[in-house]
Amino acid sequence: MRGCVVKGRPVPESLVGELRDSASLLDAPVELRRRLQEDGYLFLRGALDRDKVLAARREVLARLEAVGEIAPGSDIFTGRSERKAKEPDLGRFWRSVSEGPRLRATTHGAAVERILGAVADEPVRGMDYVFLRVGVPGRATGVHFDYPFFTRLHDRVWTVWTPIGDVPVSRGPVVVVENSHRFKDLIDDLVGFDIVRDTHRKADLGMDAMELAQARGTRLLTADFRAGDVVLFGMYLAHGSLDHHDDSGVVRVSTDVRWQPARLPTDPRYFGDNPTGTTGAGYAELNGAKPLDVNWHVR
Ligand SMILES: O=C(O)CCC(=O)C(=O)O
Ligand SMILES: [Fe+2]
Repeated sequence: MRGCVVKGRPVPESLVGELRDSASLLDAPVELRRRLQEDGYLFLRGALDRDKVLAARREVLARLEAVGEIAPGSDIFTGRSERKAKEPDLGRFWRSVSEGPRLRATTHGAAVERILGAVADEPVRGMDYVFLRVGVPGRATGVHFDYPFFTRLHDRVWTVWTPIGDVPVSRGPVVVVENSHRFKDLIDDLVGFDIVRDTHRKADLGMDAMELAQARGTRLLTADFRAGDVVLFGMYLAHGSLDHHDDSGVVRVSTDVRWQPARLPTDPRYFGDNPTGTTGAGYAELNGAKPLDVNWHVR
């Protein structure tokens, strides 16, 4: 795949491949679960209603337009922001964007619930706390496992990453490290790791996604995502994002939300009417809560 960039460096074609599309297994739960075990992730092309996802995108962009970050009627970043002046409580603003009804209809709708029910093989519940990410050049996610954030009570947790709109590789979608769910040394090292309690340790793996893939003789996997696609994985798969390096100014919007069996205990940081988030600062702690101009042009 051409056009993938990590930390400012183009990823050589030999180091990057396409996520395997498992959408054909959506009606075959046993095989779907076997595929997840095997690949460490499920990429489900077109599993959601594209129009509903695009409605969610417009809902988010309208809120950003109101604070001067998106040019009127477009999905293009203006390069500036009035968010701080107009919305002095940034966490509250971000919470209200993250709780938009169209966005929730996508992230917590029946289609996603059905998929996760098949994955868990039992009734499931999605976390109320949503990670909504708006990507512009200069904003990317380093390679990590989700384990230290979401497994305080149990590890039967899956992350669902949903592009809210089309996200070609040039706009920095999620990337997974192929076969990293079998990196026994790194996984053994995760057990018991809690990002809040283990203050001396960071989620960061000490190298970027490309360096990790190279060091392990494997590849990065991603896709030119389209509205309607979904990727999910467990707590033991290394992933991050590519760089947004497309100067069209079109923003990359995505959500990541965790799901778990409904019968298992729920971490109050992520469930409930007003979840506190990982550290306790609520929606204010998310990158998304920062005005969009902060990192613009930083590469
Ligand atoms: O979208 C991103 O930039 C990162 C996504 C991620 O880390 C996740 O879905 O857990
Ligand atoms: Fe993650």
